[in-house]
Order: sequence, then structure tokens, then C-alpha cells
Amino acid sequence: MKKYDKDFENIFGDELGCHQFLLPYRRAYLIMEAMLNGLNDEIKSFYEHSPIHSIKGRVKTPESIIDKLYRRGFEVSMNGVLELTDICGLRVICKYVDDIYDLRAALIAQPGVEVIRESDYVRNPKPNGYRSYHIILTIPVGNQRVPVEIQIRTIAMDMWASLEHNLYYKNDHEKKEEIELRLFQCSQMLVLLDEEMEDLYKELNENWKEHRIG
Ligand code: 0O2
Repeated sequence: MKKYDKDFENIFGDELGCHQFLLPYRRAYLIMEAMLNGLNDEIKSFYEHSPIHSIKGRVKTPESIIDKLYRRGFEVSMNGVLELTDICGLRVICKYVDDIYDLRAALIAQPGVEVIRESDYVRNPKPNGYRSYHIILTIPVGNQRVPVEIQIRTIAMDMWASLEHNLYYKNDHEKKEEIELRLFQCSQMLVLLDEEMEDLYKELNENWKEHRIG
């Protein structure tokens, strides 16, 4: 962490200060993960369909926090850190597109959850083809409210985002436009794939509407 030694000291003081600062974010992570798993079980018990395929996530390291302050042009101070809403972030991978909306509805109705902002890149994908449903919310942890970023997406959306993220850094200037176009075309194929898999699910589960929480 040599690169940010001075910033680290200015922001957190020392290792203990940093550890104590991140503790509520770590607790928020565990609370959110349990909440999402609980919702998955609840939906499954009522509707014979579990929407969640898997959950991944992390609490940012001090290095990636400071990195993001520089990248986003925020003040490199504790004030800047407190502006970040994704220090605690979870990615929820769902099976079908409808699952994203079912889970979102169940999640934002949970006691204690307060939504700060939502971005629906599923119905309104980014120009590069990125699709995902983002929710920034806060939950109570002890006597403070902690922000958490939840990204909800299908397996196909997750595949595209993971590979795009990787390829982006290998994207040299000469081929930039061609690669961006091909990545966009891949995202279009995955839209069709998501639609086809969901159609199959609905055909094989005639009562699928009853499986949904609406
Ligand atoms: P890192 O390194 O992943 O932490 P806003 O409402 O505009 O403030 P928004 O639109 O919900 O915020 O999200 P934003 O800031 O565009 O992106 C938030 C995160 O979504 C990103 O984190 C990525 O993880 C993911 N994401 C957004 N756009 C893309 C994309 O085009 N490709 C991929 N692969 N991922 C994307 P960060 O901020 O990059 O930081």
C-alpha cells in the first residue's frame, strides 16, 4: 500500500482506525447477505422457485477506497470516503430477468431498508451494452445507517460484465471501436439468451405466474 501511505494516514490515522472505520461495513455485509438468503428461502417456500443463483461481494480494501477517490475526483479525505456508497457491495446473480424485479420488490420492502437511489440498466442498458439493476440503500447497523450497493443481474448479464471488465483493460487504441462494437453485439445476444431461457422456464412451469410475488 506504499503508494497511498500518506493518504491512508491522513484519512484513517492508523491500522486500528481503519479497522474500526470498516467494522460497520463488515457487519452491514453480513446483515445484507443474510437478508438476501432469507428472502430467497422465503420466496422458494411460497412459490417453489428460488430466484437467487449466487451472491458475491466484498467490503472495499483501504487501497481500493483511496483509488476510487482519485478515479472519481472526490476529496481525498474522510469527507470524500463518506461520499462513497459502495464500500460495502453485493452482487446478486439471479436465474431469470423477472427474478431481478421480484427480488428488488421484496428487498426494498424489508424493515430498516431505505433506498437512496436505483438505476435500472436492465430495462435501460448503458450504451456499451451493460445490464444490471443497481440499488443504493442504507441499513441500520448499531446506531448508524450504513450505505450498501446491491447489483442484481442474471447469470448472462454477469458473464458479460465480468468479461467486459477484463477485456476493457486489454483494449488497445487501434481496435477500440471494433472491440466496443463486438462487445455490444455480445450483449445483444445475451439479451436474446435471457429471453429464451425465461420463455423455456415459463413453458415448463405452467403455473409460473403463481410462483411470482408480482
Ligand atoms: P468498482 O471498481 O467496481 O468499485 P450512479 O447512480 O450514476 O451514481 P450507477 O449508475 O448505479 O451510479 O453505477 P456506476 O457508478 O455507473 O457503476 C457502479 C458499478 O457498476 C461499477 O463500479 C461497476 O461495478 C458496475 N458497472 C457500471 N457500468 C459498468 C460497465 O459498463 N461495465 C462493467 N463491467 N461494470 C459496470 P465502479 O464504479 O466501476 O467501481
